[in-house]
Amino acid sequence: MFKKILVANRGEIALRIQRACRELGVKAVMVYSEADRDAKYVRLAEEAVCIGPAPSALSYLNMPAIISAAEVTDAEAIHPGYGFLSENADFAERVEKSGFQFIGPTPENIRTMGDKVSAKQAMIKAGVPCVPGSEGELPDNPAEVRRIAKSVGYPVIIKAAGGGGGRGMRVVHTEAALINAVQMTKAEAQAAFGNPAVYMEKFLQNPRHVEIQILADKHKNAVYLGERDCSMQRRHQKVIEEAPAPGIPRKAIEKIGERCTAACRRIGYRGAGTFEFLYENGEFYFIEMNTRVQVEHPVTELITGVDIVRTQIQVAAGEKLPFKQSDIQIRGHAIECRVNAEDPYKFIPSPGRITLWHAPGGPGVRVDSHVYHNYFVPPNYDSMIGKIIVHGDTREQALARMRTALAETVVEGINTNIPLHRELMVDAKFMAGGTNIHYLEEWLSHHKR
Ligand code: MV4
Repeated sequence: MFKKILVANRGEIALRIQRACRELGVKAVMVYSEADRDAKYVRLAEEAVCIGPAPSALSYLNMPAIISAAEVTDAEAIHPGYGFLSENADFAERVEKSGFQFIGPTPENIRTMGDKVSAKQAMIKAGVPCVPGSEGELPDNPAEVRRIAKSVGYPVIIKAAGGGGGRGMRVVHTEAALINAVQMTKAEAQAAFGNPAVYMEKFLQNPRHVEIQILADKHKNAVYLGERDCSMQRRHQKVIEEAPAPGIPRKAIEKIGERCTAACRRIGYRGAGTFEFLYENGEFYFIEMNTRVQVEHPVTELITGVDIVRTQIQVAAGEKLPFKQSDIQIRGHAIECRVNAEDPYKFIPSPGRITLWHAPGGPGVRVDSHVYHNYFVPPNYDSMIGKIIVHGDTREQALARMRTALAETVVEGINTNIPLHRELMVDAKFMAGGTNIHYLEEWLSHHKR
């Protein structure tokens, strides 16, 4: 095991990784920007290094500053968390070339999955079901593009190879609109990602977003930890996640989970990873793979009892996965509410000083947050200030525990989206389970405040 790890992130995930290190008896070096001097994990740290001013580009995205911090503190490995440099293959490569272990997959695996065309090709080869569409990048010849769209069937969606997470996509309903849409998407992709390559898929109208969590070691062992339903989202930002996904038969999850672990073994994947699927009419369609720990990993930790962050560190150190697939049992139901510093209905960010912070507690309640009484939420970063996660024997019990937890939570001094969560937890359609990716935006359009 490593003696010392550098945590190259901020906020609740920095604290989460620090906690895993402490439990493993590994020293954690925390890095922080000038805006994060007062962060809880900096105060708790044995060692902390300022890596630059508040803007992310000058601190949390500053590769030389982060690698230098690892050098001066004698860290052996770097955990990138999520966001920032976590899925940057060049960073992973520079970390390893500088003699540190990157806590995550190989640069090659990150690169393959970062290019959505090569990711999809790898999945097709590995037997993971994908959305029907173009075989790889769309050709330049308009007649060819029209032929592909006709065989896929309208509506189709044009996606940038360099995109992902909802960036660089365009839905096309008719042949008349096709070629112009492809040209526009290519131009935007070139400007945004420096890569004009686009591909085409059948556009699924009412899917759910269901993802499979996997963990793999350097010895070709891979295990899936069930699924998460992340359909409750607004503008590609997840708001509520839960596990298991309501109404999906366990057998169907086992089948797709086995495809995912087979794919991991085939490509020599290591670390934590998430296969994102659209789920419609009882079928799974792969869309993207995330090569990092995700915000919503706690719901999986609660239903499986597996510590995902701890295991990420163990497998990065070369250890074998400490469990086999048959050891993984799904127990109960977990729900996560992301707590954002924002207006709950207008979504305007609301940074500033938290003058009162009362976190909930009680049976089956977990709070992952770096904030505290009198903490100042800096305006420079994502508005998420923490997560409330609950576990119960059934989905109904988890919902009841979340209602109780949200009722106990008090945050003053800034606005948060907790009032929105309180309403959603008593919404009849959400309570019934299985709402699709459009549900929250439709709900919001009828619930103007
Ligand atoms: C799609 C789709 C429908 N059909 N692909 C958006 C984020 C990116 N990961 C993929 N996305 C979508 N791809 C096909 N073929 C609908 C979406 C989509 C979506 C997906 C997951 C969660 C929320 C979403 C919101 C809007 C659109």
